[in-house]
Amino acid sequence: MFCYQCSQTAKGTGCTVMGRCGKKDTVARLQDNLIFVMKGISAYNYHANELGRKDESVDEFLTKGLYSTLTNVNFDPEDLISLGLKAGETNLKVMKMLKEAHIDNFGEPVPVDVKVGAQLGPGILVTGHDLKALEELLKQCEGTGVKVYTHSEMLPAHGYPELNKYESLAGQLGGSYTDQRKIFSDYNVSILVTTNCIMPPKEDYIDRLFTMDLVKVPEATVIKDYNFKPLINKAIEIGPLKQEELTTISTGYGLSTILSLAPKIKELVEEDKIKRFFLVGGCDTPNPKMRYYRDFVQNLPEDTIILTLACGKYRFNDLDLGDIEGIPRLLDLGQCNDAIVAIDLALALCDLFDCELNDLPLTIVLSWMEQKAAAILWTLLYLGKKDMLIGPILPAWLNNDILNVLINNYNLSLISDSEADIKRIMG
Ligand code: SF4
Ligand code: SF3
Repeated sequence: MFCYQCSQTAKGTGCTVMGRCGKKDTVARLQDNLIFVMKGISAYNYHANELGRKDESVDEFLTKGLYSTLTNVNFDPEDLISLGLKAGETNLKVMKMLKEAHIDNFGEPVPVDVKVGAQLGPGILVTGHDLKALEELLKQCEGTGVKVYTHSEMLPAHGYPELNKYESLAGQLGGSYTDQRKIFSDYNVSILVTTNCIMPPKEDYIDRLFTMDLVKVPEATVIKDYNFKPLINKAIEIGPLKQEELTTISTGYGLSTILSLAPKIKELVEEDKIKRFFLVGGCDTPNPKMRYYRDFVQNLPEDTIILTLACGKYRFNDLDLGDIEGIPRLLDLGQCNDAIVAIDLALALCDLFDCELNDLPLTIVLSWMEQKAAAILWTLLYLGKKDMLIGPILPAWLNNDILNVLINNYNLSLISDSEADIKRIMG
């Protein structure tokens, strides 16, 4: 444990074995867990608020959850697990609220093939999760000749009809946030970072790097009040990119699209032509162990369907996995917050097959890096989802006591060897 939040802290530097206040290791770690999950909820809540959506119960929970971590308030590990689950429930509400706001503003996503690579003309590269910012930028780019490219978690924007309609939305450059220092250097365009994940910028692009809202790095220009003129002018000043050979990548599988395939999916499951669904997604991280996700997806049997979301998908979304009688085997549901689409879909499949969540032939493999993924994990635990795998490493704030609860109640496990995991899951 590590806690230095009050004046009693050991040796004036930090309680690391046990709190002077009486707080024990497991309680300290569960409080940290709660804080991390609340950070994730806050990110989604913030974006929903930006689109005019608010839910008082969410704000109440965040206040209560934070208060529970104050010195000398809550020493009860069981209650802190309950608060973790309540946080998962709250995150479910927040993701739902954000998804509704996205659909109301931009339409429900439909599958699209997005052009990958540079096209002739000046360009802007937009990364992060903020679709409202992208919409405002696209509006302001119309008629300027500037092409707007998405990066990382902005790729799913192409699936939203009210964003896709803008001619200036040209395509995609690069993959997950982890390649940004290379991609931002390689492509001479102006760059807009709307949310996490920004990495410490390299000097060679700092003068064409713009951030907005809460995202800040020293020396980058901050966009205010959605006035993207400086960003657009910079793109024009830099001049055109050269045309590259283009490839395509698909995204935009909204709930309605997939549910329209439900009768066919049911038939294929009953005929044993689809044996299992996998939700493989979450954050990317530079950890070499992330290689697992590509191996895992590549090695899955051909009678499986893979749903994916968030920036971890770039580990495998270039693979051509084909289809099962017209149903694509790899379906990109969107950003990390689109975990709500996966959840709604799973619940719809439960109705379709008249079974409980844990009886569905569905395995969740969650890659995690930042705290929104922690929030999604606790949402899935709140829903009672068992047998999930997470990786590339276990959260460092777990200890054996907490891990035992997660293993005993939810059979949560760490990813190991992809082939061994597949063999175990497929039976
Ligand atoms: Fe130490 Fe407890 Fe104060 Fe934290 S709250 S610094 S554990 S005495
Ligand atoms: Fe990615 Fe940062 Fe988390 Fe939205 S952009 S999933 S890591």
